[in-house]
This record gives sequence, structure tokens and C-alpha cells, in this order.
Amino acid sequence: MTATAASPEVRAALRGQQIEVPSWAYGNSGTRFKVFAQPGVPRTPEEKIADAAQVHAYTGIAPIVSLHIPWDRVEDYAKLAAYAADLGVRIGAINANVFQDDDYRLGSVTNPDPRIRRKALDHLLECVDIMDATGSRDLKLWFSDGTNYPGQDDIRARQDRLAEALAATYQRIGEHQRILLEYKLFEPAFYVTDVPDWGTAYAHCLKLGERAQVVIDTGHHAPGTNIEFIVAFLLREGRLGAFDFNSRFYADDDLMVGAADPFQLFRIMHEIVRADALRVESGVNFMLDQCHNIEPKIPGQIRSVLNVQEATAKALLVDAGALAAAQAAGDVLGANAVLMDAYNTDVRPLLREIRAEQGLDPDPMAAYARSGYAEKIATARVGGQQAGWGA
Ligand code: AOS
Ligand code: ZN
Ligand code: ZN
Repeated sequence: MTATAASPEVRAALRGQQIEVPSWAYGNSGTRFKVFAQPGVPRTPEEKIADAAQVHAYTGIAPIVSLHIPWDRVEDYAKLAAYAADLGVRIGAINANVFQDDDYRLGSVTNPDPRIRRKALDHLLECVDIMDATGSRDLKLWFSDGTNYPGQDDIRARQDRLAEALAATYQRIGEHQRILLEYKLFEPAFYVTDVPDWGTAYAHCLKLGERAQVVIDTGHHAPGTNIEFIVAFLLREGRLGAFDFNSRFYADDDLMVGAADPFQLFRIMHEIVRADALRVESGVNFMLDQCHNIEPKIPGQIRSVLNVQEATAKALLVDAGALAAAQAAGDVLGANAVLMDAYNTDVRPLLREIRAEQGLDPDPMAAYARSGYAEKIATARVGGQQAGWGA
């Protein structure tokens, strides 16, 4: 089968796909060595949302923007949500930030000092208030908590403190809201990280209840980790809440998803398709968590969305019947060939066709470049903000 002859089901699945972009991708970012300022970066949360709306306008599949508090603090969140709606997008996950304050030197919710733990928990609860105002479903939690030296703090006591804060937050969220708990192997803590892996995140989620689910940030594993296994396992348990998509060559590089290892992205999307989890109703949230340190931000986001879309299209083209038959027959090479046939299909003509059917330009990158938006914001915006990373 050629990609352009794809079934109506495949086409419908691609049209229905939704990817969530992060507000912080549009601000200046960098490494601890240097932040390279770019012209036209947003000065306000509203301008970040406006840039995100451009990504949706050209791809048609990125209608949601994650916010980060306090980077996106505003007086009136309901008004911000209405502003987003006017631009054709909506506010998605609220990302809490308990890592950028002097008080958090020894941790936030796991800090040995009860005053600091209270302050961190208050921030998490404040984020739920914001979710109520924006209509957001998801509270995304990533804790930088951990220790640098053996003996620095009690590993088990820190788990107890973490569980206590998570339980208090879980009690506060509404029936339709969720806690998404993200893990990360290391950094900024270099000895113990309090939520270092999916098993730890999963165990805490199990204790909390069904509305606590795990976030897989693709950059947060040891090299060589089989991420699609984690995807398959969590899907099977109904505990995969979201992805933070990005690429890495070394550690948490936050490069464009699909840039370093498009085959891995395909393998992940194959597990998603296999579990019928692409549909919005599945509850799996496909977010990007990236920084564009040297490349332009909006095109960087458009490229990333297209990379996810291409991997998805390839995964949808896997001949499920042939794969199941080969697997049942123990045909190792045949089964592998079915998967590789799909991966090696050029899906770009199909995606161009689908965009044209939807009234979009078949080439989103070129259409954005022609639009003049980059030049317009470079003139109109002076003194853009740093995204928050890389300071
Ligand atoms: C940190 O490494 C994580 O990837 C988090 O998802 C973080 O919260 C996000 O990058 C923005 O704060
Ligand atoms: Zn992340
Ligand atoms: Zn990260």
C-alpha cells in the first residue's frame, strides 16, 4: 500500500490528532553558558499564546498551550483563557514551578524544613486554583528535588514527604482534573532524585488514585532505555497521562522531537496506535517540552509538530493484521519487516494531501515563512522574556 492510498480511518485519525505546545518554547532560552536572545520573542503570556496560535494555524493539530506558573503569571486567568479561545487555541496543562526559588536549595515538597514544604504545597494548590479559572484538566508536576551527597538527607523520609504533598494536592483537584507526575533520572540533583523513574512515579500515582498519572518526558532516561516498553506498560495499566516530547543526544537536551531519533518516535507512536490511545478521549496528552536555543522558536515548534505527525502517520500505516499473523506464527523477520515497511514509507505526500483537504497550506514551514509574522513580531516586540531555563 502506498501512503497516499491510506484508509479513511487513517486519514480521520490524523485529522483528529492533537498536540500541546509549551508556552516556554517561545521565549529566549539557552544553556548555563549563554542565552542567545532572538528578535521578536514574546514579552507577555498573551504574546506566547499568540505565537502558539501561529503553530496551530499552520499545522492544524496544535490547538493547546501549556502554561508555566510563575512564568505565565497574570491577574486574570479566565481572561487569558478567553484570549486564547479568541485566537483559536485553548490553555492546557498548568506546570507548577517549585524549583526556582532560593528556598528550594534542599528541595521543595521533600525539603526537611516544614515551612518550605508548606510553601511548595501552597504553590501546587495555587496552580489548581489557576486550573479552575482556565478550565484546565491537568496539573503537571516535575520536582527538581533530590540530594547531591550520600547521607545528605534521609531517602525514605523524603519519599514520605513527597507522598504527603501529593496526597494533599490530589485531595484538592476536582473530579474532572488530574495530576500528571513527571520523572527524571537526574539533574539538578546528582545523587538521589526523589522521582527518578517511571516506577517511582507509577507507585505514587497508584497510591493517590485513578486521576494521578505518569508523564513520560522522552529526554529523562538513561541512554539506551527502551521508552516504548514504558509506554506499553503504562498504557496497559491505564496510567499514561502524557508525554513531554523532545529529543536528546546526551541528557535532557530538550531538542526538537524526532530530530535525534525519529525511529524511536515511531516505535513510541506504534505503541500508542496499538493501544488505540491516539484519540483525544484516551486521555493521553501529547505535549512538547522543548527549548529552541539556536533555532527560531515558531518554526522550531512547527517542525516538531510535523515530526510527531509524520511518526504518527507511519505508525498508523503498520499493517496490524499482517503483524499479528507474523507474530502468531513466530515469524521474527516477517514481523519486523511489517513494522519497517511502515517506518520506511514516505508519508509526506499523504500529509500534504490531508492538509490541503483541511484548507491548510500543504507546506506549513514555507507558509509560515511567507506569512511575514516573524518580521512583524521582530518590529513590534522589544525586550522579550527569557523562557525561564538556562539562566
Ligand atoms: C524538567 O526537566 C522537566 O522536563 C519539566 O517538564 C519542566 O517542568 C519543564 O521543562 C518546564 O518547567
Ligand atoms: Zn518535561
Ligand atoms: Zn526535562
